[in-house]
Amino acid sequence: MTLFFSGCATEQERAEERNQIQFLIGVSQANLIEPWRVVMTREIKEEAGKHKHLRVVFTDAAQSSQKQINDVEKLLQQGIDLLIISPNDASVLTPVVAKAYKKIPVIVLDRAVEGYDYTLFIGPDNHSIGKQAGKFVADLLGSRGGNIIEIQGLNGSPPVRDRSEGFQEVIDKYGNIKILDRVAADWQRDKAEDEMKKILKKYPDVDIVFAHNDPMALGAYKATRELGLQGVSFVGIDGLPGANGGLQLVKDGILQGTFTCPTGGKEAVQYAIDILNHEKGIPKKIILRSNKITRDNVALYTDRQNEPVPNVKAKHKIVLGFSQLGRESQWRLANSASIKQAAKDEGIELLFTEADQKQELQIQSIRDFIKQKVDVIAFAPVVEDGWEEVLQEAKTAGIPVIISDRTVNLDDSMYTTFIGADFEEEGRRAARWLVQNMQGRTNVNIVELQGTVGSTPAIDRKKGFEEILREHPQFKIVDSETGDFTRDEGKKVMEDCLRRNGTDIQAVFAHNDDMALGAIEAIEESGLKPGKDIVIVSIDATKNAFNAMLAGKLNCTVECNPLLGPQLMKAVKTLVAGRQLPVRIITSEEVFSQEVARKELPYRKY
Ligand code: GYE
Repeated sequence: MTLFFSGCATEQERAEERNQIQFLIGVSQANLIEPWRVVMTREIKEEAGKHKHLRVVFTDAAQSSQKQINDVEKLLQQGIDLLIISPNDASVLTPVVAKAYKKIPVIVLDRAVEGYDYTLFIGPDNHSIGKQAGKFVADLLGSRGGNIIEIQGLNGSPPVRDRSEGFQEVIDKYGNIKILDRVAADWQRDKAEDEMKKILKKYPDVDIVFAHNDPMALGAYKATRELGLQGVSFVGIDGLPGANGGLQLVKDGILQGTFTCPTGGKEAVQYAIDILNHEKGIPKKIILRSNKITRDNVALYTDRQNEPVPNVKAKHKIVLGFSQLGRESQWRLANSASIKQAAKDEGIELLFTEADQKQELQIQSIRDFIKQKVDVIAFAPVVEDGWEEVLQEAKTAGIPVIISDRTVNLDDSMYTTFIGADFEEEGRRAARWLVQNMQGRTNVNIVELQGTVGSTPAIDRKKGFEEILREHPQFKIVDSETGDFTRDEGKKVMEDCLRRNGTDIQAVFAHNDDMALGAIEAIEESGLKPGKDIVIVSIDATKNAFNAMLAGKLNCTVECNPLLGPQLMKAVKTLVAGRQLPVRIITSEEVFSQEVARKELPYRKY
């Protein structure tokens, strides 16, 4: 049953009702005037309705951030077990979300708050939606090019910023396409109609209108109709079902196309139950996939939406082909063990290959899996580039591909989902720890031990680390070389750096623990004290790193979770059952320093 927080029930009635239920979830909604949010709320209700002992209480902030803060406070007083919040204004709501997160699990829907003080974020990739829309508009205009009017949602809101940036990024590549102007219409159809009428007087020669949601695209359409303008095309976002929903507008030829933007309501309830039941492998972020809808696929897409969620039990034993990139580190060995164990636990037949960090061997493995007609292919790409051809072969063979751990430099239409970490954030965390713990030093020379050249963790950890360092000029990377994620190479590189820089090194940033442990050996052999003369921060959080912290030789390690097996098998089963996966599933991680090493070590699983 769902309750709107009306405040009329007596304390005693609430207590009685509370005893009958297992979980009480509070849902704080930003407003209920945007059609998209009405659908989100309905989805949450429908999904919650499937669970007898689950109660959901809703609040509506009516577009007021202050009211939403009060709503959250009230829900906490009411003793909710979990909060689902779709923030009106992400930065304004960040403090109260962090406060709630200290007490109960919190799921943030749609607009991410600042930082990581929440259990799980579920939402779309607005930048990617903007890029997809840009590509579609460019294709529609073709070689002749043309003029665009962009209708934005609420000024300054993160979805607007990200969609516009993604769109602009693509349009900038076309010299003959021009964005004549942008207007804000707060997600509202009528406001878009009014704004469009004004702007058409200024720019009657517009070819395409790109609106940040379907209702505004419809408003713009109405304006052109009223002014008797022909030949203008309209592109929207949301792709909601129902009358005046984006799907119908595409069917009626009012929109040339739209991009679905799933609300995440259903997933939020499903994950809320997993979290409240203390299920393992709860991710930190779920990024939902957006699909392009045009006249060509709207009927098929609508039918799929109306079909009951398939849950076909695979008639045969599911066969998963997994190409592992190598066995270069403790992390990698733990990752392989997690995948093998989870396949066994889930009764999935696993064809597992290792490629000694050689891309050509991985490509060969994937080709073999295609020949063997496995149900699903998954692989950890040793480097980001060079996968287009073989992934196209898998696509042509109709075999879905899951990217595990590291990413590929391709459009996300080339694979079904990515499961792994936010490597940029790991790099930021390593730098933040170093800056916080070496405060007051006037000059900190850092040696960076990079991971495999061209691999996502090496590229993104470096990017995140340098992003933070830019704010602290006294911290400088004076030497940086790849140690290929291995202990031996880490030692060799550190020896070279000590030779080149002598003792004028105050810190080491190693992209993984194995290289850090190699560096510790080199530093000791040079007569210096690792962890004291030279501060060392690394990434992975393996048991070996904890032991090095207990020995005082390593100062901090940023977690990167290798235990991706359970999530991978869950994704494989979802795929084989015919259901769509989020485009990205990002793992949840922490930072560990010497102070907590002794307490945490007994709980480390790898
Ligand atoms: O940090 C390192 C391994 O891809 C996240 O690869 C993984 C990295 C991990 O060699 O230890």
